[in-house]
Amino acid sequence: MGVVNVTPDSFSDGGAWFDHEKAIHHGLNLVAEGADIIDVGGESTRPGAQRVSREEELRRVVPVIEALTAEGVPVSVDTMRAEVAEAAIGAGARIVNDVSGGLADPDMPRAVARAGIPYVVMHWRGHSHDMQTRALYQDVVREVRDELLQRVEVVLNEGLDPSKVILDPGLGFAKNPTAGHNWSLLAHLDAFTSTGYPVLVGASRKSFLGRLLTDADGTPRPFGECDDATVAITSLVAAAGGWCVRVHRVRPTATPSASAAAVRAAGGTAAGSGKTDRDAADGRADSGSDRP
Ligand code: PMM
Repeated sequence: MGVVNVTPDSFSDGGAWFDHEKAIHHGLNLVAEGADIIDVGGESTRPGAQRVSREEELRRVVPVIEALTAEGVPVSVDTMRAEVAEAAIGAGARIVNDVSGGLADPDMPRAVARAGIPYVVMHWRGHSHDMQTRALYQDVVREVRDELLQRVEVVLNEGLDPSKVILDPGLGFAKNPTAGHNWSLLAHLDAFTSTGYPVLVGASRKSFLGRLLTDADGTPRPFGECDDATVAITSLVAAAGGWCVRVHRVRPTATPSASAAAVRAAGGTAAGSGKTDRDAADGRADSGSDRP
């Protein structure tokens, strides 16, 4: 999954793709580099970020989704708002990626159930302006898993088919980078894959990677210089049976992740190795032959 943030202020690529034409061009480039899905978002979720209005979010994402869809690109919409998800689906989005797992907008679970399309349920404890104050856990893996499954319950109760659910442990969201929460979740991905739901992981350019890679005086490495760490993490996720990795740079990630997944498949333990509804949605069911 390649990321196109149509925002002026995202942590990882703030402003680079804020212009619609640039965003569309970038999405097409990521597909050419091997992305199966393009994730289009119009609201930054960087720690401390304030929310944008619904109107502004719609203005940012809908034209980009329409243009990418017209080119045959499988698109997911990264939004916490049901109305934006519905407009994005109308514009052609095939997956809803909700970093709040339906907590930010109580109408979201019903909206995705009505649409009947794959839904990424990410672990989240609150909006960006204060999410890091909520990063308190006794057992981060168990609590994140349990809280995620509670959110899945809500969306299933609204009528979404279980085959459409995708789990995401939400690296960086209400996770304390100095307490090791992100690393623990990565080390125990089996707690999530063992649920039977496909697992998506977004480690790309997150600050916990920069904090690992400090320079001699302890300054974290800038996010743009963490892509090699992202490649390592995404390969481990693929080897651990992750279904999808969300990344800002596709070219360096695609081959290592596919190779790691092939090793896992050869061991006979590939999670989700059969075709799923999510594969059909992202174009994998026909090997991406309809992509540019
Ligand atoms: N991270 C960001 C935004 N959307 N969606 C999912 N499913 N998982 C993530 O980890 C995730 C996400 C924040 O990253 P960015 O703003 O740097 O792209």
